[in-house]
Amino acid sequence: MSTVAVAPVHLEASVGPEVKTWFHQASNTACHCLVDPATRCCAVVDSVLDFDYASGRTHTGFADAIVTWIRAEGLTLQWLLETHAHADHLSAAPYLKRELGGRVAIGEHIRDVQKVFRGLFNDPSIPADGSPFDHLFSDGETFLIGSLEAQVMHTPGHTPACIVYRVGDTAFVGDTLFMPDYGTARCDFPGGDAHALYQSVQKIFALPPHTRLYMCHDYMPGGREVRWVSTVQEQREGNVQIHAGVDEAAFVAFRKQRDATLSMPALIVPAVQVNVRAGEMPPPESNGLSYLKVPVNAL
Ligand SMILES: N[C@@H](CCC(=O)N[C@@H](CS)C(=O)NCC(=O)O)C(=O)O
Ligand SMILES: [Fe+2]
Repeated sequence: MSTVAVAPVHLEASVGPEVKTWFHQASNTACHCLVDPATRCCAVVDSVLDFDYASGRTHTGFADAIVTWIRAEGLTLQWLLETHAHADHLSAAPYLKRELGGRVAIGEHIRDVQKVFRGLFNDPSIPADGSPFDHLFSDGETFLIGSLEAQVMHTPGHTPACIVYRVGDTAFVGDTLFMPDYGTARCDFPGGDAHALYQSVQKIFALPPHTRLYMCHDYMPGGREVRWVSTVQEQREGNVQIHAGVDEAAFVAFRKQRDATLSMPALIVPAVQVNVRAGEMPPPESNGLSYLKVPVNAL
Protein backbone atom coordinates (compact mmCIF):
# COMPACT_ATOMS: atom_id res chain seq x y z
CA MET A 1 0.00 0.00 0.00
CA SER A 2 1.13 3.54 -0.59
CA THR A 3 2.79 5.08 2.41
CA VAL A 4 1.80 8.49 3.62
CA ALA A 5 4.84 10.65 4.03
CA VAL A 6 4.55 14.21 5.14
CA ALA A 7 7.90 15.94 5.02
CA PRO A 8 8.54 18.88 7.33
CA VAL A 9 7.51 22.07 5.68
CA HIS A 10 9.10 25.29 4.54
CA LEU A 11 7.25 28.52 5.25
CA GLU A 12 8.68 31.32 3.18
CA ALA A 13 7.69 34.96 2.91
CA SER A 14 8.17 37.26 -0.07
CA VAL A 15 6.45 39.91 -2.18
CA GLY A 16 4.00 37.20 -3.15
CA PRO A 17 2.26 34.69 -0.93
CA GLU A 18 3.69 32.83 2.01
CA VAL A 19 4.10 29.23 0.90
CA LYS A 20 3.93 26.03 2.89
CA THR A 21 4.74 22.77 1.15
CA TRP A 22 4.04 19.10 1.86
CA PHE A 23 5.91 16.48 -0.13
CA HIS A 24 4.07 13.27 -1.04
CA GLN A 25 6.81 10.67 -1.32
CA ALA A 26 4.83 7.93 -3.10
CA SER A 27 4.21 10.24 -6.11
CA ASN A 28 7.13 12.69 -5.65
CA THR A 29 4.54 15.49 -5.57
CA ALA A 30 5.08 18.85 -3.88
CA CYS A 31 1.70 20.21 -2.74
CA HIS A 32 1.78 23.91 -1.95
CA CYS A 33 -0.47 26.12 0.16
CA LEU A 34 -0.26 29.83 -0.73
CA VAL A 35 -1.28 32.15 2.06
CA ASP A 36 -2.21 35.82 1.87
CA PRO A 37 -0.86 37.09 5.21
CA ALA A 38 -3.09 40.18 5.08
CA THR A 39 -6.45 38.36 4.92
CA ARG A 40 -5.46 34.82 6.09
CA CYS A 41 -7.05 33.43 2.92
CA CYS A 42 -5.26 30.61 1.15
CA ALA A 43 -5.21 28.30 -1.89
CA VAL A 44 -3.90 24.75 -2.17
CA VAL A 45 -2.14 23.76 -5.41
CA ASP A 46 -2.04 20.12 -6.57
CA SER A 47 -3.19 18.16 -3.53
CA VAL A 48 -2.86 14.37 -3.35
CA LEU A 49 -5.28 11.66 -2.24
CA ASP A 50 -3.46 8.46 -1.28
CA PHE A 51 -4.56 5.50 -3.36
CA ASP A 52 -3.64 1.84 -2.96
CA TYR A 53 -4.26 0.41 -6.44
CA ALA A 54 -4.08 -3.23 -5.31
CA SER A 55 -7.03 -2.87 -2.95
CA GLY A 56 -8.76 0.03 -4.72
CA ARG A 57 -8.71 1.94 -1.42
CA THR A 58 -8.25 5.66 -0.95
CA HIS A 59 -6.68 7.14 2.17
CA THR A 60 -6.66 10.69 3.43
CA GLY A 61 -3.50 10.68 5.55
CA PHE A 62 -1.64 13.15 3.33
CA ALA A 63 -4.68 15.39 2.82
CA ASP A 64 -5.52 15.34 6.53
CA ALA A 65 -2.13 16.88 7.36
CA ILE A 66 -3.13 19.81 5.13
CA VAL A 67 -6.59 20.07 6.70
CA THR A 68 -5.11 20.03 10.20
CA TRP A 69 -2.60 22.74 9.37
CA ILE A 70 -5.12 25.05 7.66
CA ARG A 71 -7.49 24.69 10.64
CA ALA A 72 -4.71 25.26 13.17
CA GLU A 73 -3.62 28.42 11.34
CA GLY A 74 -7.22 29.65 11.20
CA LEU A 75 -7.02 30.12 7.41
CA THR A 76 -9.91 30.36 4.95
CA LEU A 77 -9.42 27.99 2.03
CA GLN A 78 -10.70 29.78 -1.09
CA TRP A 79 -9.27 27.74 -3.95
CA LEU A 80 -8.28 24.18 -4.75
CA LEU A 81 -6.05 24.82 -7.75
CA GLU A 82 -4.87 22.15 -10.19
CA THR A 83 -2.04 22.87 -12.63
CA HIS A 84 -3.27 19.99 -14.82
CA ALA A 85 -5.09 16.64 -14.77
CA HIS A 86 -2.37 14.59 -13.11
CA ALA A 87 -1.47 11.17 -14.46
CA ASP A 88 0.51 9.90 -11.47
CA HIS A 89 -1.71 10.58 -8.45
CA LEU A 90 -5.33 11.26 -7.52
CA SER A 91 -6.34 14.79 -6.54
CA ALA A 92 -7.60 15.37 -3.01
CA ALA A 93 -9.41 18.55 -4.05
CA PRO A 94 -12.96 17.24 -3.44
CA TYR A 95 -11.95 15.93 0.00
CA LEU A 96 -10.36 19.27 0.96
CA LYS A 97 -13.42 21.09 -0.36
CA ARG A 98 -15.75 18.93 1.74
CA GLU A 99 -13.61 19.51 4.85
CA LEU A 100 -12.73 23.19 4.41
CA GLY A 101 -14.70 24.71 1.53
CA GLY A 102 -13.22 26.46 -1.52
CA ARG A 103 -13.61 26.13 -5.28
CA VAL A 104 -11.88 23.53 -7.44
CA ALA A 105 -10.30 25.05 -10.57
CA ILE A 106 -8.15 24.05 -13.55
CA GLY A 107 -7.30 25.35 -17.04
CA GLU A 108 -10.15 25.62 -19.56
CA HIS A 109 -8.48 23.22 -21.99
CA ILE A 110 -9.36 20.45 -19.55
CA ARG A 111 -12.40 20.03 -21.83
CA ASP A 112 -10.08 18.66 -24.53
CA VAL A 113 -8.45 16.32 -22.03
CA GLN A 114 -11.87 15.13 -20.85
CA LYS A 115 -12.85 14.40 -24.46
CA VAL A 116 -9.71 12.32 -25.03
CA PHE A 117 -10.28 10.18 -21.94
CA ARG A 118 -14.03 9.93 -22.45
CA GLY A 119 -13.10 8.31 -25.77
CA LEU A 120 -10.23 6.17 -24.48
CA PHE A 121 -12.30 4.80 -21.59
CA ASN A 122 -15.44 4.65 -23.74
CA ASP A 123 -17.23 6.17 -20.75
CA PRO A 124 -20.02 8.70 -21.37
CA SER A 125 -20.09 9.45 -17.64
CA ILE A 126 -16.80 11.33 -18.11
CA PRO A 127 -17.89 14.93 -18.74
CA ALA A 128 -16.58 16.89 -21.73
CA ASP A 129 -17.81 20.35 -20.74
CA GLY A 130 -15.39 21.12 -17.91
CA SER A 131 -17.79 20.03 -15.18
CA PRO A 132 -17.58 19.20 -12.31
CA PHE A 133 -14.79 21.75 -11.83
CA ASP A 134 -16.13 24.89 -10.15
CA HIS A 135 -14.10 27.19 -12.39
CA LEU A 136 -12.09 26.94 -15.62
CA PHE A 137 -9.27 29.46 -16.09
CA SER A 138 -8.40 31.03 -19.43
CA ASP A 139 -4.94 32.25 -20.44
CA GLY A 140 -4.18 35.58 -18.76
CA GLU A 141 -7.17 35.45 -16.42
CA THR A 142 -6.67 37.04 -13.02
CA PHE A 143 -8.33 36.13 -9.74
CA LEU A 144 -7.93 36.90 -6.05
CA ILE A 145 -6.61 34.80 -3.19
CA GLY A 146 -7.64 37.09 -0.35
CA SER A 147 -6.07 40.38 -1.43
CA LEU A 148 -3.36 38.78 -3.58
CA GLU A 149 -3.84 38.89 -7.34
CA ALA A 150 -3.06 35.66 -9.15
CA GLN A 151 -2.63 35.39 -12.91
CA VAL A 152 -2.97 32.29 -15.07
CA MET A 153 -0.56 31.39 -17.89
CA HIS A 154 -1.53 28.62 -20.31
CA THR A 155 1.56 26.41 -20.62
CA PRO A 156 0.68 23.36 -22.76
CA GLY A 157 3.16 20.62 -23.60
CA HIS A 158 3.08 18.03 -20.82
CA THR A 159 -0.70 18.09 -21.32
CA PRO A 160 -2.83 20.43 -23.47
CA ALA A 161 -4.50 21.99 -20.42
CA CYS A 162 -1.46 22.74 -18.24
CA ILE A 163 -1.41 26.14 -16.56
CA VAL A 164 0.98 28.09 -14.34
CA TYR A 165 -0.29 30.27 -11.49
CA ARG A 166 1.65 33.54 -10.93
CA VAL A 167 1.22 35.40 -7.67
CA GLY A 168 3.54 38.38 -7.13
CA ASP A 169 7.15 37.25 -7.45
CA THR A 170 6.15 33.59 -7.25
CA ALA A 171 4.93 31.10 -9.85
CA PHE A 172 3.59 27.56 -9.44
CA VAL A 173 4.83 25.91 -12.59
CA GLY A 174 3.14 22.50 -12.43
CA ASP A 175 4.73 19.97 -14.78
CA THR A 176 6.64 22.28 -17.12
CA LEU A 177 10.02 22.59 -15.47
CA PHE A 178 11.44 20.42 -12.73
CA MET A 179 14.47 21.38 -10.63
CA PRO A 180 17.39 22.44 -12.85
CA ASP A 181 19.30 19.20 -12.20
CA TYR A 182 16.32 17.08 -13.41
CA GLY A 183 14.92 19.03 -16.36
CA THR A 184 11.41 19.09 -17.79
CA ALA A 185 8.17 17.12 -17.86
CA ARG A 186 7.52 14.30 -20.30
CA CYS A 187 5.38 15.05 -23.38
CA ASP A 188 4.16 11.58 -24.35
CA PHE A 189 0.77 11.53 -22.62
CA PRO A 190 -2.31 11.93 -24.87
CA GLY A 191 -2.22 15.49 -26.24
CA GLY A 192 1.37 16.04 -25.07
CA ASP A 193 3.63 18.06 -27.40
CA ALA A 194 7.35 18.76 -26.92
CA HIS A 195 7.23 21.78 -29.27
CA ALA A 196 4.47 23.28 -27.14
CA LEU A 197 6.40 22.56 -23.94
CA TYR A 198 9.46 24.34 -25.35
CA GLN A 199 7.34 27.43 -26.11
CA SER A 200 5.69 27.28 -22.68
CA VAL A 201 9.07 27.20 -20.98
CA GLN A 202 10.12 30.28 -23.00
CA LYS A 203 7.10 32.07 -21.46
CA ILE A 204 8.37 31.12 -17.98
CA PHE A 205 11.90 32.23 -18.93
CA ALA A 206 10.45 35.65 -19.88
CA LEU A 207 9.30 36.28 -16.28
CA PRO A 208 11.56 38.47 -14.10
CA PRO A 209 14.79 36.55 -13.31
CA HIS A 210 14.26 36.56 -9.53
CA THR A 211 10.76 34.98 -9.86
CA ARG A 212 10.54 32.03 -7.46
CA LEU A 213 9.35 28.91 -9.25
CA TYR A 214 7.59 26.20 -7.25
CA MET A 215 7.74 22.76 -8.85
CA CYS A 216 4.96 20.17 -8.73
CA HIS A 217 7.39 17.25 -8.55
CA ASP A 218 10.93 16.48 -7.48
CA TYR A 219 12.62 13.22 -8.41
CA MET A 220 15.79 13.77 -6.35
CA PRO A 221 18.42 12.91 -9.00
CA GLY A 222 21.52 11.25 -7.64
CA GLY A 223 19.75 10.68 -4.34
CA ARG A 224 20.04 14.35 -3.26
CA GLU A 225 17.60 15.80 -0.69
CA VAL A 226 14.15 16.84 -1.92
CA ARG A 227 13.85 20.41 -3.33
CA TRP A 228 10.95 22.21 -5.00
CA VAL A 229 11.90 25.91 -5.34
CA SER A 230 14.10 27.44 -8.02
CA THR A 231 14.23 30.79 -9.85
CA VAL A 232 13.85 31.82 -13.47
CA GLN A 233 17.51 32.80 -13.53
CA GLU A 234 18.67 29.43 -12.17
CA GLN A 235 16.54 27.61 -14.71
CA ARG A 236 17.73 29.74 -17.64
CA GLU A 237 21.34 29.27 -16.63
CA GLY A 238 21.39 25.69 -15.50
CA ASN A 239 18.41 23.51 -16.45
CA VAL A 240 20.05 20.35 -17.75
CA GLN A 241 17.48 19.87 -20.53
CA ILE A 242 16.31 23.35 -21.52
CA HIS A 243 18.65 26.14 -20.33
CA ALA A 244 18.53 29.36 -22.36
CA GLY A 245 21.07 28.04 -24.90
CA VAL A 246 18.98 25.04 -26.02
CA ASP A 247 17.04 25.52 -29.26
CA GLU A 248 13.60 24.07 -29.96
CA ALA A 249 14.71 21.39 -32.41
CA ALA A 250 17.38 20.07 -30.04
CA PHE A 251 14.94 20.05 -27.12
CA VAL A 252 12.21 18.27 -29.08
CA ALA A 253 14.65 15.63 -30.31
CA PHE A 254 15.93 15.06 -26.78
CA ARG A 255 12.43 14.93 -25.25
CA LYS A 256 11.13 12.42 -27.82
CA GLN A 257 14.11 10.17 -27.28
CA ARG A 258 13.78 10.27 -23.49
CA ASP A 259 10.00 9.82 -23.52
CA ALA A 260 10.42 6.64 -25.55
CA THR A 261 12.32 5.16 -22.58
CA LEU A 262 9.75 6.02 -19.88
CA SER A 263 7.12 3.60 -18.68
CA MET A 264 3.61 4.82 -17.86
CA PRO A 265 3.14 6.15 -14.32
CA ALA A 266 1.95 3.39 -11.99
CA LEU A 267 -1.36 5.19 -11.34
CA ILE A 268 -2.11 6.70 -14.76
CA VAL A 269 -5.22 4.55 -15.38
CA PRO A 270 -7.04 5.40 -12.15
CA ALA A 271 -5.56 8.91 -11.91
CA VAL A 272 -6.82 10.27 -15.23
CA GLN A 273 -10.31 8.83 -14.78
CA VAL A 274 -10.62 10.53 -11.39
CA ASN A 275 -8.75 13.75 -12.12
CA VAL A 276 -10.71 14.71 -15.25
CA ARG A 277 -13.73 14.50 -12.94
CA ALA A 278 -12.08 17.10 -10.67
CA GLY A 279 -11.02 14.34 -8.28
CA GLU A 280 -14.49 12.78 -7.97
CA MET A 281 -14.96 9.02 -8.34
CA PRO A 282 -17.14 7.70 -11.19
CA PRO A 283 -20.87 7.63 -10.36
CA PRO A 284 -21.75 4.64 -8.15
CA GLU A 285 -23.33 1.63 -9.85
CA SER A 286 -26.57 -0.05 -8.71
CA ASN A 287 -24.80 -1.66 -5.74
CA GLY A 288 -23.57 1.71 -4.52
CA LEU A 289 -19.92 1.11 -5.50
CA SER A 290 -17.76 3.16 -7.90
CA TYR A 291 -15.65 1.32 -10.47
CA LEU A 292 -12.61 2.38 -12.51
CA LYS A 293 -11.94 0.88 -15.94
CA VAL A 294 -8.68 -0.45 -17.42
CA PRO A 295 -8.32 -0.12 -21.22
CA VAL A 296 -6.52 -3.24 -22.43
CA ASN A 297 -3.63 -2.71 -24.88
CA ALA A 298 -4.65 0.89 -25.53
CA LEU A 299 -2.15 3.07 -23.66
N1 LIG B 1 7.60 6.49 -12.04
C1 LIG B 1 6.66 7.55 -11.87
C2 LIG B 1 6.60 8.34 -13.16
C3 LIG B 1 6.07 9.70 -12.94
C4 LIG B 1 6.02 10.53 -14.23
O1 LIG B 1 5.93 10.04 -15.36
N2 LIG B 1 6.05 11.84 -14.00
C5 LIG B 1 5.82 12.79 -15.05
C6 LIG B 1 5.04 13.95 -14.48
S1 LIG B 1 3.35 13.49 -14.20
C7 LIG B 1 7.11 13.29 -15.69
O2 LIG B 1 7.08 14.27 -16.41
N3 LIG B 1 8.25 12.65 -15.48
C8 LIG B 1 9.46 13.09 -16.12
C9 LIG B 1 10.53 12.07 -16.19
O3 LIG B 1 10.41 11.05 -15.49
O4 LIG B 1 11.50 12.32 -16.88
C10 LIG B 1 5.28 6.98 -11.52
O5 LIG B 1 5.05 5.77 -11.74
O6 LIG B 1 4.44 7.73 -11.03
FE1 LIG C 1 1.95 15.54 -14.60
